[in-house]
Amino acid sequence: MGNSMENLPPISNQKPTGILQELDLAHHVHPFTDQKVLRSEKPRIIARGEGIYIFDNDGNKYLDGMAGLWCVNIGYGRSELATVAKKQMEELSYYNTFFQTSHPPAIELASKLASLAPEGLNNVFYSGSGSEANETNIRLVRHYWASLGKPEKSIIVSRKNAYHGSSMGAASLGGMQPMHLQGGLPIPGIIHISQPYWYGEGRDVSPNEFGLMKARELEEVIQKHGPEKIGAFIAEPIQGAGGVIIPPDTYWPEIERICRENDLLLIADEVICGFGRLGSWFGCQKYGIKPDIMTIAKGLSSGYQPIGGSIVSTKIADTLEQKGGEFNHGYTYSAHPVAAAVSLENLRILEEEKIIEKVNSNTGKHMGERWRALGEHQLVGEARIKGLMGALELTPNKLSKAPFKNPGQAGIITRNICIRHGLIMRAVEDKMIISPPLIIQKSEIDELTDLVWKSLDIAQKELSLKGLLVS
Ligand code: PXG
Repeated sequence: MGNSMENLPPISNQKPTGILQELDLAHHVHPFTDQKVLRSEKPRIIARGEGIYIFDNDGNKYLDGMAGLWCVNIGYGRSELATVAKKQMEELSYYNTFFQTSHPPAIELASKLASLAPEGLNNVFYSGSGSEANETNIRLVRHYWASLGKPEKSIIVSRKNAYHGSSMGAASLGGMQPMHLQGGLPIPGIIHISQPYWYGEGRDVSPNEFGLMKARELEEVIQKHGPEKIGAFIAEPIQGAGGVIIPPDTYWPEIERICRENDLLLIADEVICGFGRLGSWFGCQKYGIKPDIMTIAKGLSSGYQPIGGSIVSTKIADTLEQKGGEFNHGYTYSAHPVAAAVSLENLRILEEEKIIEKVNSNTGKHMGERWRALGEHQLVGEARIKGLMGALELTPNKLSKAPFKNPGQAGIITRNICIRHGLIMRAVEDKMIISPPLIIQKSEIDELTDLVWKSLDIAQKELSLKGLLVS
């Protein structure tokens, strides 16, 4: 390859922002975006990242409070990953793992993941994303029960407001109404129960009582349809895209009990909670539960390469092996060697730099204190956080914690103010969400939370002026 690349100009900043925006609007269809609104408001062009900061094409700096899309766990610009990617591309740029073939990065990563995952979860099926991994899970659960002579045990129970991806099966598992309304979803055989969202749906009982009530909806579904019809339950340890819905402590142990008593496979979708977000390798470890399958993606490579997968229990893997026959499923990029090698390097950094331990014992605690202090703000009804994943519930009435008369506007206004002040934060209706890179330092946490308080002050004035501070 030689050194010719080294003399090239940076990929960014080759064109003025206005030209890039025009080209983008002319040729690029964006995910989860109203293209008409985009045309009037213009896309932000992000050109560079370093640590916890990103820079737009004009050099403006933003603290990335979302770690990209909940994924850049080790932060931006780690050249070690680029070095590994280059080396792997030169050595073996692509090969598949179909037809009795494997390659070193796929093998090394699978065995590393088995060592990090909770005991009993030892076998990895690779995909290119979280959505693909959940597609695999639907097919795998049904194939598993069919292999055991129980093909009718095919229903998968999920939750309203869950997010499991955008493909047909994954969006069906998800509980996002607007997604279901487009294209005739969900697919058959998926049932949604309520989410354990105490602030929004359960404040008339104690959180622990509410957690039990919501878990027992799973039991009711099983009783209604019969355990012989239900194959699995899937959930995120903490719902991310749904608005950082942290379940009451009683919820997960009760869910696990119900799954075990009724012979359901328990799937923890660890796409966001996995790889350190909660201060443990996997979210299920924080809740003391043992899933049969874990969905992984995002933090697996810290977003440096697209990769995902399903880590399955020895019980499932052994059963499929003993029963024999092919699992007729796989992706061209299952175990892509470059993505796998980069993921291994990412895991090495997470481990050697003790990034997850620091989240657990140090920065996560500091963030917890600073975040909960934001709960004092007049515009905030609740400030909740676990590890480095938090939400603020905005309310026009701090006393009653009533929702806004026009839901969603306060969130968008506050988010836009944050961005204008150099902080990327996400609004889920009127919940303000953060999920920063795990390498964030205490002083940067102070910077982040100071920016949030300042933005809330400005938002409160703007909402009041516009007459939107009403329930
Ligand atoms: N499971 C969970 C829990 C996720 O959060 C997926 C699966 C799907 O992963 P892929 O790699 O196919 O995107 C996700 C993805 C948001 C947002 O707005 C969240 C995700 C994706 C895009 C936007 O919060 N999560």
